[in-house]
Amino acid sequence: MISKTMQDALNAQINLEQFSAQLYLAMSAHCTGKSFKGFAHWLMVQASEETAHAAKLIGFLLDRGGRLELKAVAAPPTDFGGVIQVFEETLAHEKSITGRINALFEQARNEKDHASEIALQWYVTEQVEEESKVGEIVDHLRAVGDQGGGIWYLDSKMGKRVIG
Ligand code: OFO
Repeated sequence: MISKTMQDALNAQINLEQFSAQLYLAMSAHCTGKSFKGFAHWLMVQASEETAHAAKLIGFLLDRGGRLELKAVAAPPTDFGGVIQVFEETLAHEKSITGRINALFEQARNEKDHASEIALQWYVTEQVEEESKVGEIVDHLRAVGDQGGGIWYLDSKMGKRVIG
């Protein structure tokens, strides 16, 4: 049986993953509004990944006999500026999520909750990948700048992302 403190922490993380999905949906709509269909697509796929991250945590919580306590998901902003700012904000958000995952992992270790520690290992690895792929996009965007043909080339590349 999972501890109440770990149950609360996992419920909080589930809410954060849901917020991440909301944030990326809002960013996707923002990019669509600027006719950057490829960036919009990439962010829409990212939103669906975040929903899957929440679902995976819910499955784990329930398997441990924990209680799911869904809370209201905070509203994301509606305006994000240029595409570079969108992805800089995405990177900053992922870094903050990494911090939360690391704290959760630490909590599981302190509680000697081996099952949670092992489950959270997947998220630790996932965050390395998230930061790396978004960091690369930010680098490319900074290299080509917000204007000119380069950004449209990147947009077409981003449109090729598939789920998974
Ligand atoms: Fe769930 O990895 Fe992003 O936030």
